[in-house]
Amino acid sequence: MLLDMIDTDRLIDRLDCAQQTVSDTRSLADSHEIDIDDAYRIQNGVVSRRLGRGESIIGVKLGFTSKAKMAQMGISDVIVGQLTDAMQIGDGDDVDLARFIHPKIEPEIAYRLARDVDLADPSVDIESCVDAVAPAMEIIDSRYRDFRFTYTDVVADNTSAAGFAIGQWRPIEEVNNRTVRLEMGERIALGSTAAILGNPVRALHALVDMARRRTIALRAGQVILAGAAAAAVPMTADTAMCHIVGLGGVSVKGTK
Ligand code: OOG
Ligand code: MG
Repeated sequence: MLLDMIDTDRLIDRLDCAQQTVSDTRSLADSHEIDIDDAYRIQNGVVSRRLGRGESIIGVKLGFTSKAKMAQMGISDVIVGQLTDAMQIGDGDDVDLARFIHPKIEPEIAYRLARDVDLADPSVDIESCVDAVAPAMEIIDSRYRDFRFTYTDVVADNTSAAGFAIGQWRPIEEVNNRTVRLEMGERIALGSTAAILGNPVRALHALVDMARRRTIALRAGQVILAGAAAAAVPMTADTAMCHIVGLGGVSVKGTK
């Protein structure tokens, strides 16, 4: 821990204000020395502000679980962030781009927890707690100028979490090696679910470890985003559509 309480609170305010006023901010690392524990404390503070405004946590997300994302953003450590109900967009719904600073969209795979995961049990089997899987998309909107950030910056900023949409849930099945296609207007991003840690199910195991270390509860009904299989693309006033072979699709429409 390198940051005192006063600076921690100031940085929570700064990121919270950037999100609420839809304006970017400088990298925290420009002015402060921050370690990863500080970064997760700031993240918890930012999420607490949202809960204080009536939002509730409905899931968690992993970041940098694919080489495509690691290469795009220059960070190679898996990170975890928290999803609130205010971030959810219905499948097929319009999403007003004015809500975001500089949104990008990326293809995701979503898992659903049917039971609480007992993190105190060292041999807990998260796979047995998951009952459904679905195609999904995430809107990321870094609060940092030009989407440039360090590892601790992006953790503090709740891993750029800003929005997500989930398609039709299906009973859990093996979903490795499925082609993933994201269309955003004219642009197409292609990947495979195998890009997620070699098999997206590994994201679930990575999550158990991260959730224990960061004391993040994993509860029945929550959604887990396993991390993008392909690089994110800028979101435009057009239809974004993600399709995963065998799982179907999900779409949202950017509006101005
Ligand atoms: C950080 C979020 C990374 C993923 O799926 O890898 C992420 C960012 O790229 O801004 O959500
Ligand atoms: Mg993501």
